[in-house]
Amino acid sequence: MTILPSDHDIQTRQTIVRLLSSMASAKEISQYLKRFSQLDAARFAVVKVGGAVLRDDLDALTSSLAFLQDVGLTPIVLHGAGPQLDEELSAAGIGKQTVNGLRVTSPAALAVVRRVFHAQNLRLVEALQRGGARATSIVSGVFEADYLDRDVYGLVGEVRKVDLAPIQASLQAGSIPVIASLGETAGGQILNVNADFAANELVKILQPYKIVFLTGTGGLLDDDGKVIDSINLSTEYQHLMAQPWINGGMRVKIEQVKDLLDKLPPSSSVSITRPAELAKELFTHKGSGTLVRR
Ligand code: X2W
Repeated sequence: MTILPSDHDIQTRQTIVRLLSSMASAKEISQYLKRFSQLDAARFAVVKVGGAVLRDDLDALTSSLAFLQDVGLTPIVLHGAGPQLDEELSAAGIGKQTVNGLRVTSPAALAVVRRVFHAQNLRLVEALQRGGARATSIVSGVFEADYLDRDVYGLVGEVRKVDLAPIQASLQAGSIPVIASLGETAGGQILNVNADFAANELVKILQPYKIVFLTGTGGLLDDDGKVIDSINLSTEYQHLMAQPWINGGMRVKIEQVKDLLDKLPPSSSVSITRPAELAKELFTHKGSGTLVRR
């Protein structure tokens, strides 16, 4: 059965096209399109979607991803579910405890984590399908993990190995792989994996042309709450980390991006933006959100 995109989806995509043509010349857009089309499908883009984006910005996310498929590109999507987990765990009477930004996960918490990850994954896949896009739900079989430190974090995983087979199969079918950040030990124990960490492991293996983190804030914010255009870590890292206004979440994000870029070729960069500006980020010289370089 073919599910036709709704008028709303078509309108949103037309808005994206209008937005693009108002910000960049057709020549600029087609340059990028040509470059991306020449890449091996798995090398185009890894897009990490934070749970806050799934909660607050699903329509823009769906339209932006469906738009990419309309122009023949298939991004690899990996999502988190942080805010949804906070809510569902609290509803289940399980308190929140984090160490170094990671959720301490008991067996009771893991049952909720699994349920919520599955539900959020399906929610995104179904939204994409309703928007006329092909998408494949992948909730297992990608991340082989070990316990990060069982005494400290409980059932939290550190990725040891990435199996690309389910992702490749999805890409070959022209379907967007939508991956949840759950890991599994060699012995079959499911573990909770931080979605930024999982995205980083995917990126290290695939070395995609574009690495995009979609967040609720649309980029890294300065002390006035304004999105910072670009950060050059080689000259600005120390200075940035010494700023009192850099909050905990942002500190972790910058450290993780630095750790990732240190392991990639020097020309690599990471973009942090919002869903509605994904096409602008990909198809214009100016880009959108915050561009982080090494
Ligand atoms: C994360 C997984 C979800 C996540 C957690 O339990 O919150 C650990 O902390 P966001 O929305 O991308 O933050 N796992 C071990 O990372 O989601």
